[in-house]
Amino acid sequence: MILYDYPGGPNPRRVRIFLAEKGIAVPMETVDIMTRRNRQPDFLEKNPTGGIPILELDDGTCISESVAICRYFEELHPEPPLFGTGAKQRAIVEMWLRRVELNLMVPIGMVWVHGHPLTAKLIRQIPEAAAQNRVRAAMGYKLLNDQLAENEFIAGDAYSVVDAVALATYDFGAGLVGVPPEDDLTHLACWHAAVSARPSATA
Ligand SMILES: N[C@@H](CCC(=O)N[C@@H](CS)C(=O)NCC(=O)O)C(=O)O
Repeated sequence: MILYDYPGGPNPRRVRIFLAEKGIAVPMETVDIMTRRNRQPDFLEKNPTGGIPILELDDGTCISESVAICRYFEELHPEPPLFGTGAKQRAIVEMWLRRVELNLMVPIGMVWVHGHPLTAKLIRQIPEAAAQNRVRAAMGYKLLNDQLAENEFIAGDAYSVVDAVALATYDFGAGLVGVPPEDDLTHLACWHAAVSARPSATA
């Protein structure tokens, strides 16, 4: 098995944080997305949508989508459970995964592609799309802040895959993309400090 990784990207980082929380070591190979290595025919065969990470199994099966890769490892190594236990908690984890993806990662990604000089060569940027998605990202951060007012972690009392996904998203947004949360989102700030202090955050 091999995990195709890119150290600077938020989606591969989700998987690395998840694996670190599980204590699982997986052989990794860096694929340089800046040189478009991931868009060469051999990689498009592994993942037609072109994104990294990709997990290639020994039988040649390729699993892409960061959360799908995490789910695969959850099945193989159920402890500690990071996708929730029991019908209710599993559904809550899934709900927050979707909320983080749709309300935070998507708008941050749109600001990245429509508003950042590093992506200007890749598409025809629409500055209004970047501006509109800054507002959506601010709403996404607020959604998490409100949830964290009552909960230690995003999906409740226990650390879950949602925290790994949200941490990678937050750091990408607040860092490279330049879309940090508002200073008054104090619950989000406390959560960020706590999850960043976990050893997995350095993965
Ligand atoms: N939804 C996918 C997104 C994968 C993705 O877009 N990865 C980025 C790196 S963070 C990438 O490979 N970008 C370069 C490209 O798409 O060419 C996932 O969760 O894995």
